[in-house]
Amino acid sequence: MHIRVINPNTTRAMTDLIGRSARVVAAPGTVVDAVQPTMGPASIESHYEEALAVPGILEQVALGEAEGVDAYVVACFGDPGLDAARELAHGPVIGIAEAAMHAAALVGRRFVVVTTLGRTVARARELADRYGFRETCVAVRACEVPVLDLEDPGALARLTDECRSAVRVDGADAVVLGCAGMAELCEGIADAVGVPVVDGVAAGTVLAQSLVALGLRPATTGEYAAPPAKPMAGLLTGFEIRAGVPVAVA
Ligand code: 5HY
Repeated sequence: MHIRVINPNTTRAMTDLIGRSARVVAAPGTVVDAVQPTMGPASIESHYEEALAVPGILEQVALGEAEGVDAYVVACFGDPGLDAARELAHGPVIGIAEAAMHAAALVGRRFVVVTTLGRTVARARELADRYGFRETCVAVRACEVPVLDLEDPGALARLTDECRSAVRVDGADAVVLGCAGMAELCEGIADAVGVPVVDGVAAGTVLAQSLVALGLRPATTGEYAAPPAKPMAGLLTGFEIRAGVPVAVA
């Protein structure tokens, strides 16, 4: 089985971290490759950056389709481009927010998402509501550490403190880490706060692997049917669809 984990931002160190975390939980015989777009923002912390990350994500999915990739993980907590990617991919496409929230809801009754900057809190709340966790996700918190500063001295302490508050103040019995860049901090934080802490990169990888093992893939009719053929202008001409595939990789 071949799983492609896509870091939607263009920071190589984060792509490498994401790949390491996914490989920890990959089953024997599962090949995991971690990729990033050839274009796009260094990190994603705003709607603008999230929108600009989507073409690069779709490019990596289209390339994966040509290489026979069995499933994809979109490793950014905003789950950018998830529905569009499902229109292109023959195999499952899992967002780390969706995967982490489902995992948290299977081990707790009241989970809290702890994300990076306060401006991304509403997006996490919106995803929790869309995914059916309006009641189970009792709060979304921000540690106010930028995505690319998560390995700085003091960042782990700030994140851990916010996770502790989720338990002590919000009554969380599970915590979801709201950034792919937190993946390698998960185990230490779980030891510190005493409740299950979920990393979406690992959860997404296991879920993608499980869906392939179940023979499940995106529906090819209705909303996830292949996009229609249609002219594309300007910088996006390579994304023009012919026979369900962007021409740039056809
Ligand atoms: C992520 N941004 O997982 C999100 C986290 C966030 O570049 N990778 C990013 O703050 O939304």
